[in-house]
Amino acid sequence: MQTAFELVRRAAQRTPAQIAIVEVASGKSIRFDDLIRRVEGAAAGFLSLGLRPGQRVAVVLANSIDAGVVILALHRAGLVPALMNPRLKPSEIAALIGQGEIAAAVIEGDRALQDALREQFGGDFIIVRTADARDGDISFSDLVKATAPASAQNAQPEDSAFIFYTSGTTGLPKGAVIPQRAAESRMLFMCTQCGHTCGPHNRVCGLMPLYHVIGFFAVFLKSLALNGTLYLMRDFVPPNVIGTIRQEKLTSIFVTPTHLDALISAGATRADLSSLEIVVFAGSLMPDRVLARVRELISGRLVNIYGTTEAMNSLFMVHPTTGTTFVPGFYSEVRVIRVGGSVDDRVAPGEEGELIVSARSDAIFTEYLGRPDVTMDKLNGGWYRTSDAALVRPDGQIEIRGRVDETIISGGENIHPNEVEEVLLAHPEVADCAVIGVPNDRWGQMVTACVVVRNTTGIDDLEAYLRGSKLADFKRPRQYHFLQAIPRNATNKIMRKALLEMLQQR
Ligand code: 01A
Ligand code: AMP
Ligand code: MG
Repeated sequence: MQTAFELVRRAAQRTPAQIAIVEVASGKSIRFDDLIRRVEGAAAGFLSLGLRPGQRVAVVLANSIDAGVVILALHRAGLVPALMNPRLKPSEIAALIGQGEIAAAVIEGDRALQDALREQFGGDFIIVRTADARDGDISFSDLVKATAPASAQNAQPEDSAFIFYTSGTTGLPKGAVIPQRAAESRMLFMCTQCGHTCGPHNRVCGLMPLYHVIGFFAVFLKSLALNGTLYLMRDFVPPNVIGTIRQEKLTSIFVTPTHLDALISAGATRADLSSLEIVVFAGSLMPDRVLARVRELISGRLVNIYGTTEAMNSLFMVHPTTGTTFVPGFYSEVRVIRVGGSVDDRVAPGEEGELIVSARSDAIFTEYLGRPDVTMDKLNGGWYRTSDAALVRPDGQIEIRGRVDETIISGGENIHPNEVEEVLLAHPEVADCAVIGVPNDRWGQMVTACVVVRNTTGIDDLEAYLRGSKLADFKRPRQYHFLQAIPRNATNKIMRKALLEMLQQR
């Protein structure tokens, strides 16, 4: 077993002087040997704060060289980074920190977040800032100056290494605990299935956020472990991305269908993208119309990767002609079972069921942080239940057909309708509401609110209210429908399928 840090340390021994990461917006860069030095320094710095190995530390950072160093340094020190989306509102982040019994947080320059954490967790809660540190704040740039810890990393395969959040059931997002043994296979599938090879020829587009498993394992760790140079991007500005690919002759990119649709809309040409030897996409269903355009634009190897935070890659398709069909991955065994059935209750070919994936894989997560009930529900009998609807086709290929639960996937982010509905219902003028995902070429699914209002509330009012609410902006509905009543069944459950059909007929 190699840990994530070990993979990067060994790469640095092979190519110490090679540029490991370029921060595209600032132009800053860091060599492999300097990266390891900074990680060692920061690891010692984190331990000097009194943090003990095994403790969890929230990391709330957008993509940057510092973010990469922070994550690797915590991991090097035996601490467990819990990676959180900085797009979440302060109250959402505080809730995750409270739920996860987390000892410290590394944040950027967000005073509102710092204040919220101070208020909820008191003066002893350790907060490290990577930007705009003032008197009394712990500054990450000071921590890095510490001297390296003497003892080597002593990680055991089943030790917790990282926590990544994913939503799907009601309530707070769940923290999936990823063990030390998982790092290798979580990046190596990029070699076995997508065609990456080791060497400094790799010039990798680093668009995916480090706080999700694709961005961390399949982009950041893969690029470093294979001795590539990672062009790390903080914001997604399509013309800038196209320019960087062209100027730097980037050789590979891993994105969501949403990114690809936006690059197409921004006018990307075949010539702009001609250096890309490997183009991988994942995160949500690829709409056929977007795929057709992508196939015209890409001359390199095109791969659709299906995976989850919990199990990483499970299915893939090289040079796909539709967005929905796959074969099992190199590290995977899959089944389609009756929804709600046992793991042996397989459906016949052609019949829709739930996709489950074998837990006999180094890549599999160990548990949901503090949620043994949900862990038992989703991971039992040696299989992980994905909540994705699938069927086995006569030719053996697996077709993904959407979700068996109510999760909405917009731009590769999971959003549970209940979290949006709960906030909408708290508006005094909203008598009832239902939130659903409507298929959309840009977002995969577009968060759509059906609202029953008491008086004269309109979209502008609801928008302003939600912007000021505890709900992260990316979860906000992008479309509203004002209805007389929400269709509900005999047990008062929202009839989401019927609602979607109704909207699509309008
Ligand atoms: O009206 P405003 O100002 O609030 O609108 C703003 C944002 O709120 C809105 N926005 C979104 C989303 C979203 N996902 N859905 C709906 N609205 N994100 C942002 O867009 C307006 C512009 O804001 P921004 O911050 O400039 O947004 P962008 O930078 O353009 O962000 C869009 C992105 C698509 C780039 C962003 O959502 C993103 O980075 N998505 C990728 C998420 C990701 O990494 N997903 C992978 C999860 S891992 C699980 C998985 O699927 C998997 C698959 C395979 C795991 C393992 C394997 Cl092997
Ligand atoms: P998460 O729950 O955040 O781990 O995201 C994983 C979910 O994203 C899967 O269960 C699928 O619903 C969806 N997903 C990921 N990759 C693909 C893909 N290539 N095609 C269709 N859906 C995908
Ligand atoms: Mg943007």
